[in-house]
Amino acid sequence: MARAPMMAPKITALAARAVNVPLEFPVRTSVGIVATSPLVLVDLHTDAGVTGRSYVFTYTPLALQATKTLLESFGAAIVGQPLAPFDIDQWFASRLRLLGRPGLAIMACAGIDMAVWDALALHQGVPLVTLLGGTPRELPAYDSHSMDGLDLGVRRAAAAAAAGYRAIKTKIGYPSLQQDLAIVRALRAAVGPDVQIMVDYNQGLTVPEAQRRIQALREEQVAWVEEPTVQEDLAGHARLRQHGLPIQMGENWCGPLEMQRAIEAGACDLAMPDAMKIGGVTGWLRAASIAQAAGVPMSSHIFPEVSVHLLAVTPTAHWLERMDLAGAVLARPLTFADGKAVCPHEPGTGIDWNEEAVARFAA
Ligand code: SMN
Ligand code: MG
Repeated sequence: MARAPMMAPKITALAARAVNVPLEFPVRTSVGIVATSPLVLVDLHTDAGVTGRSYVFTYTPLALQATKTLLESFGAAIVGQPLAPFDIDQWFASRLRLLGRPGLAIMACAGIDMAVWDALALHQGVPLVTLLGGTPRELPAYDSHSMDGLDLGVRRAAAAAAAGYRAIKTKIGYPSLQQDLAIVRALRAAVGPDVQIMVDYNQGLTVPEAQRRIQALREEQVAWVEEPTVQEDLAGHARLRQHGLPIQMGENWCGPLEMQRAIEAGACDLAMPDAMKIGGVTGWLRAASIAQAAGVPMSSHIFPEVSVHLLAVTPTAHWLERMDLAGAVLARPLTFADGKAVCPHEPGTGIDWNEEAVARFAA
């Protein structure tokens, strides 16, 4: 007797809540400081008794309320639709064709997409990675630090190495090249020769200055140089690849097509899409295929809770970035052990709220 097809649950409501979460370590970059973590928390309710959850990170509190409003508006527009993420993505691509989907628009669509996939996995009673056809597993993670200066930088690096991380990232782009070199050398002394050190310029240099600094960094065993110049300058990034260190970028690609353009332009040796800006789970799956076709190692950018599922089904998976921007409002923050991210075995992504903290940090 064939089983009646299980109809996908339908979306009944989307609730969006804005919080501004304190950070143990402010994210100091060469182009500005992220002092607190502005997040829009998404609860996607369905008629099957499951609620999909995700969060959107807005980088600055200035964008927090606008992003919340966008999520409420987009959420209201899909009430009654089934939990079909590819259909929902196509629907938004069509409805927003004239507007376009860079920036906040794709961030809001991604917040919905990640919540839809969470709800689907919850409804099936499996972890997201299992729903995607993979297996929950531990993934190599690097501990991601900031422009912390010498004292804090060395303390954080030593603590990460002691905790078992096999790689750390530091943000540089200090006023002088000598300061960049001094911090990298101090971190190397703190972690020893077997821990990889990645550096992140956060788009802060001109191409000539980036060339000068990359050539100087060649002797420092740096694993990658991230966003050395403005991320829209694909030709500039491509030129910088010839100076002897792997160029990394991707956290600012809005959708898989921007990734495709960067790869076609030869802009980077490595790729690190952001699970939100790339378009959520749906965008990530398409990005993973682009990376596979191009033979480009693919790492994650923040969003560790979703990325630990996504990298497990990414053919060219490289590193998971450990940077905690939401743990303070999560009921069960992602766990790390011996330098690896531990994928939860519970249904869904594992994202659930600490409601007391959500209330405390409400924006
Ligand atoms: C970064 C910048 C701003 C907020 C979070 C993360 C950074 C990174 O570019 O790659 O971690
Ligand atoms: Mg970065």
